[in-house]
Parts: sequence; structure tokens; C-alpha cells
Amino acid sequence: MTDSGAGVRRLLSRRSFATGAVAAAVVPAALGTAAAATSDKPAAADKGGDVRNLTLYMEKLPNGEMGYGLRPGEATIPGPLIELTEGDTMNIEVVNNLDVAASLHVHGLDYDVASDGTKMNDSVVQPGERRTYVWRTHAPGKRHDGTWEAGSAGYWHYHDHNVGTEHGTGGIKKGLYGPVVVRRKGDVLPDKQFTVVFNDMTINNRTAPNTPMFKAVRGERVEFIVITHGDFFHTFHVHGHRWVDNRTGILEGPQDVSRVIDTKTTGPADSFGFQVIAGERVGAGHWMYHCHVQSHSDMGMSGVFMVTEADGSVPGGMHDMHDMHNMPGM
Ligand SMILES: [Cu+2]
Repeated sequence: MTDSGAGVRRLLSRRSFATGAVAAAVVPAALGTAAAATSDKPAAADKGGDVRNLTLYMEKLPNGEMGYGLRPGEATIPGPLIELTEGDTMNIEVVNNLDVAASLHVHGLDYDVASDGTKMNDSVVQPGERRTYVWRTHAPGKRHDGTWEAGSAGYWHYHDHNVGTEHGTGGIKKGLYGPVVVRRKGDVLPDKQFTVVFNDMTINNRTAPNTPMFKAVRGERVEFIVITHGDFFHTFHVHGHRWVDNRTGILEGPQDVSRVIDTKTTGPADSFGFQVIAGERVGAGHWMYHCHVQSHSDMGMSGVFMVTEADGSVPGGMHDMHDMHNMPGM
């Protein structure tokens, strides 16, 4: 994504986006944030409570695909990463530049029926028209009956709920989906962010060797956001890196007995995320990420997480995705 402008940066995230990411329709719009923190302590999410405004354009892409974008002509698959902190409200004006009625439906956040993006609730956008959806979030708290209510923090996602069928089956298949991250005050912020969407038998509507190449420098704090769509179950796996199977992927402390994993099985509309330190204890290199259902990875559900040294170099063989898929037996 090219420079999205200070205004958009502020709207989407309290940290600025990196520039210079590969400009292609298949690359997540909000690929990264600022360079690594210079102090030992990572940056943390602030208190939340802001009301922010955002405009999303729904547009046609070449070869019949569709996407969400922050500006006309800049739609991507997945759509832009939208970040909030618990307590924030986001007013999203959706402009429909498609020739079919489409919508914006979000998972995990608070919204009225008028913002649920279904035809049933008269919440879709006709071609050439615009509509504002309101997403709210809240911190955890105690209910009047003494039970605890979960906060909004988590790795969520949005998608169309009207193209093709009243469930958005056609819109999702064509690429109308994107990631949402809601942080809790004090959550550690990443240096880079990558979104992997298993959509039927693709990753971000692409198959190897055309799947995203995610790049980070060894030692950077990298956040993966994993979403699944379509008709199949998948198993996300990334080589050389492990994470904690909780809300953030980070251990709460030495006594935290949460399970540590390097694969996670995921089904349609699931989403999860985690942070890892790129190359920690394993070094720079070309680290594969892929669906671990063997027939799925063999059919192209794989990509590369490239961890470079600070000078940009990568040790070892320089097999690219073409090489990988030309290896004997593949
Ligand atoms: Cu799979």
C-alpha cells in the first residue's frame, strides 16, 4: 500500500503505517506499522474512548473480484485492517461503487440492527449509494448481577452479507472481507501486521506462488491475523514460530499455563491472531506459512514469511515460491 495519508493513519491506528509495501490487490491494505521500538519495552495501546470516522469503498477489481478500499481505485483483498481500542466507536461510511447491492457486516463488535449489514434488517447499500455503519466497543466489566461481561478486545473481521445470497456467499468468495483488531488498554502493539485469509482453497484469494510474501526484520514484533471463509476447515501453521493459544498470543506471566502451539485448526468465519518475534531463537530465513491439511497445502495454500537480517540479507537457500512448488514430489 502506498502512503495512506496522515488522516487515514490516525483513523485506523494510533501507530503509523509503514510505506513501500508491495502494491498489489492481493496485499492487505494496512500491512505494517512503525519501525521497531527503540526502547526495550514495546509500545502499548492507550486508553480508548475515541469516536472516529472512516470511509470504505466497495469496488470491482480485475478478473471479477471485489474488494473494500480506503479510497476509490484502491480496493484490496483482504480489505483494510481496521484497529480500535476498547471504548472506541467507529462510524464507517460505506460507498458502493459496485453494480450490485452489498454491505458491511462485522464480527465481535457492538452494533445496532441497523448496522448489521443484512437485507433482513434493510441494512445494505444499493449501487451508487452510501450508508454509515456504526461499530462500538467496550471494556470488560461487572454486570449488575455480579457476573463478568467480556470486553470487545480480540481479532475479528468484517465482510459483505448480501452479494450472491443474503449471506454474502458471492461477495465473500469474490474478496469482500477484511480484518479488525480490537485492543485492550495496555496491550502490546506490533511492529508489523499480516493478514492471512483462508477463503475456500485460497489464501487471500490467491494460490502459491502468488500468495503474499510477508517480510519482517529479525527481532521485529509481528502480528498475524488469521481469518477463514468458505466451505472448508483448515489448519494454520507457520514454520519456526510458536504462540500462546489465548486472546493475544502472549503469555501473561511465568505461571500462565496456556497451551503453546504452532498450528491452529480453523473453520468458516473463525478468526484469531497472535504476535511473535520474527526469527526469535531460529534466525532469519524463508519461513513457510501454510494450511497444514496436506491436500490443501499441495494445492497452493502456502506462502512465505521472509525474515531478514537488519541489512536485508537472508541466510540459506533463496528458494522462492516457484522453487518451492517445483521441488520433487510437489
Ligand atoms: Cu486447508
